[in-house]
Amino acid sequence: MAELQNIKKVLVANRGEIAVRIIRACRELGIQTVAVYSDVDRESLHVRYADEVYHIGPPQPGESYLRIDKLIDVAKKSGADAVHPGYGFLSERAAFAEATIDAGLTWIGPHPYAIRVMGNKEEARETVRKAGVPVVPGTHPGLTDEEIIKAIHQDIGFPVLIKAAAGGGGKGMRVVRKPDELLSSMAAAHREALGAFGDGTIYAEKLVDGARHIEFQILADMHGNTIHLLERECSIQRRHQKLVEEAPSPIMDEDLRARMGEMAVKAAQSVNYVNAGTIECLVDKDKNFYFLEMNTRIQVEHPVTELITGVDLVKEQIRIARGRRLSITQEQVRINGWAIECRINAEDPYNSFLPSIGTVSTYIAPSGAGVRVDSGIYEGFDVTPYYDSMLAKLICWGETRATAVLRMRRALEEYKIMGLKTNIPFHQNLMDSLRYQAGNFDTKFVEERFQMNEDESQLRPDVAAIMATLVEHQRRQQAAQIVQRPERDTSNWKWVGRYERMHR
Ligand code: MV4
Repeated sequence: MAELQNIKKVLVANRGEIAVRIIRACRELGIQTVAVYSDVDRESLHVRYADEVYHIGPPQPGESYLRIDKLIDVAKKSGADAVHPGYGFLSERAAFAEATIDAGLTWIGPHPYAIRVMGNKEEARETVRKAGVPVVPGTHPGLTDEEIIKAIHQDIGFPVLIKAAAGGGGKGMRVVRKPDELLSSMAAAHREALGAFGDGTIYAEKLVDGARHIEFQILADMHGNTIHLLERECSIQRRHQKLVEEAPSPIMDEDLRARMGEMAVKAAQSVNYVNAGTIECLVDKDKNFYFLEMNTRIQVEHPVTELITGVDLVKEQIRIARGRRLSITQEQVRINGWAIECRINAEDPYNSFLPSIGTVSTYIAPSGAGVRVDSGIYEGFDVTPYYDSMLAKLICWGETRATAVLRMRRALEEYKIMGLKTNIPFHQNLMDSLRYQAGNFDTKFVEERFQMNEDESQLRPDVAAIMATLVEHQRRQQAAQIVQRPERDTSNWKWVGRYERMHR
């Protein structure tokens, strides 16, 4: 069906740690790489690691990393035969995917159609709903304001969440708790959406309170194979910025995983999805789950999935774009241990997470068993205010969740970044919090129930000892969770009490 595409040279249309990540995958596959850089990225790591580099303009993304014309130009000039967009920037712009394909190049990502449908949150919701995927009760697309109001009063009820169709990531959302606030909130949401996205379309959903954010990693090839690579727990966030992700989720059980995994595959198939993608869900206290949106790109937090499944997601993306089959089947997907990722940001956690800039005067990265650092910086690197404040990702693997937390504490302690403020103290406080250790948190945890300890000498020295006692218990618990479910019979009763040792 699909013709095999020759990929010998990839244009990496991004910067920072994800550009480095993509270059590394290409290097291991024997593929040449082309990096692009703005004025302030001349000495960035992705520029040092690439085979060829091209300057694309001033630091402002609108004049460099977001310029489709310049990027396609570089691709042609360099003789690249494929484009990898990374995350952020142009990664979810259907027009960039189209321009790439029109230039005769291979797009390492989903078809522009899938990007477009999933990019409109209202259309995405309707498309997956028709495929039998559970969505939060809400309005149908194409309603007038009057019809939306009527639907809220008659069918949805309060509290509702007004969302922007063109939004995503929480932009343009408004909670409405009382009927008398509805009109003004809708008007405000409409204005905000129009200003931010150039599209004022809004819709309404029932507010799901105190939920967790759990997402499923999807891979699909051009031969009709669509699989999921388990879930990631992403509830530790602040103002819609994720701070810590882990895989698997502490609340997952085998039955919920099977049902959500099946749902995620269905959602991807509803747009004939090909390549890597993520299905974002809300999971409430009763473990009801709802599709929220699909991210049609590789995500920041992809390494936690890589560490527990052993699948290199970026290599898999390239393999798929080449027209080859997925390297694994659903049945071959296994969980091995637990992985946690801390996003290391140039932000001051003691001062409302205010962005920090400056030259990295000392840089000592953690290493050792079970530690992975995906970084875009080095000693002497200048952190400028032009881009995202994420400098690096610290990802720790452990046989059990407790082992991973203990390893993360150790690695955070080893991590020395000087010359600017980072959120490392936040992560240290979080890893030492009993709520985090117990896996007992939702998306409101950081903003509403988490307190930074102002005195770093107060970091709990007893935590390691307490947590270490959890390790053996969790080992059994986790092993019990990953016993293969019997075909068809979805009840778990006959497996209760049986342990299957997965690791050693
Ligand atoms: C919701 C919700 C509650 N109820 N929808 C935030 C970003 C966008 N992906 C959708 N979001 C939410 N949609 C309903 N009907 C709560 C959120 C939400 C959230 C979701 C995921 C991760 C963090 C979040 C933080 C606040 C709100």
